[in-house]
Amino acid sequence: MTARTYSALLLAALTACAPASSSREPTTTPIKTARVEAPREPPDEDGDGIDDARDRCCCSPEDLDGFEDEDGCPDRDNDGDVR
Ligand SMILES: [Ca+2]
Ligand SMILES: [Ca+2]
Ligand SMILES: [Ca+2]
Repeated sequence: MTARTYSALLLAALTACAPASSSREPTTTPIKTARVEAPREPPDEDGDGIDDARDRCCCSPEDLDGFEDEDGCPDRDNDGDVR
């Protein structure tokens, strides 16, 4: 066996071994980002629980006293006797 043949065999052996160690699949898997997110709260500027889409007075919080609480406007005078 000549030195040239020996080196050729050695090179063949090294390259034959190489794939076994370098062709492994990466163990890291992509993290799934499609998590279920909590439904977003509708905007509520004054924080009275009536979202701005329904709130006729979106900068004045409703006084949640059971009287016309759906319009989002504070009802200072529930019986309407003050002008
Ligand atoms: Ca509101
Ligand atoms: Ca009210
Ligand atoms: Ca009201």
